[in-house]
Amino acid sequence: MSKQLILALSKGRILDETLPLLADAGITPAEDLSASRKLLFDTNLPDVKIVVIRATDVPTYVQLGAADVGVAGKDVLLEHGAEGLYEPLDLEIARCKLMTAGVTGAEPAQARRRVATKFIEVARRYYAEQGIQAEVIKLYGAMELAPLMNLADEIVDIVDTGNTLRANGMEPRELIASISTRLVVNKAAMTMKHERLKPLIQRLQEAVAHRREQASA
Ligand code: PRT
Ligand code: MG
Repeated sequence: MSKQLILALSKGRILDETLPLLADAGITPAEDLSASRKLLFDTNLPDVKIVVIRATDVPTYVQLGAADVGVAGKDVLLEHGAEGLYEPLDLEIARCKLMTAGVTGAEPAQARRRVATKFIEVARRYYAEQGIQAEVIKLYGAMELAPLMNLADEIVDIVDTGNTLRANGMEPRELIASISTRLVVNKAAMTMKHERLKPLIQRLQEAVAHRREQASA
């Protein structure tokens, strides 16, 4: 295992909030990540590289050791599973909720509930725990459309303000999990590169605490 550190960052909304935390921890990309079509970036530190990939691919990169450290939403981690990963730090950014939702005022289907979602593992587990028979239908986006089109009775999706649901005649129902962005570390790297990783995690932890204090001040 090389002594280089590879960080896998989720592109999209998490990235903008991740970079200031990394900067506080002493890591800055050598160029503007969003202005480039590149995927692999140098940083100010010669032994640290950054890859910017789809959020759903981050756990895979870290689990298989292609990246040592990753930044991903808890929703993505719950769906992917935590095998081979440590989750040492809650970065407390991109907060939202994973919820069930349905058409406003409609009674939840009692018999076999049709549930559209991109979080099929999370949904299967949740409905099984509730003792509700569910037929889980995999979608890749625009879950809000499914009940309107009578493809599903309910959806499992991320809710922040609830505006997206309301705009589509739907309402949140049950909370499945409160979500924020987490730091994940490859288990083997945590041992092999402990000397290098420990101070990084420590500095990120301090950066998160500092932000929390500022926000409550
Ligand atoms: O593009 P892709 O399909 O990969 O994902 P995306 O565009 O849904 O998400 P992306 O890459 O921008 O950010 C993904 C991560 O951000 C998620 O894994 C969450 O951990 C986190 N996050 C925080 C959110 C939201 N808030 C959020 N509001 N991810 C998505 N949303 C979407 C949600 O899917 C829904 O369409 O925003 C809508 C709901 O927002 P409200 O405010 O209308 O309720
Ligand atoms: Mg997106």
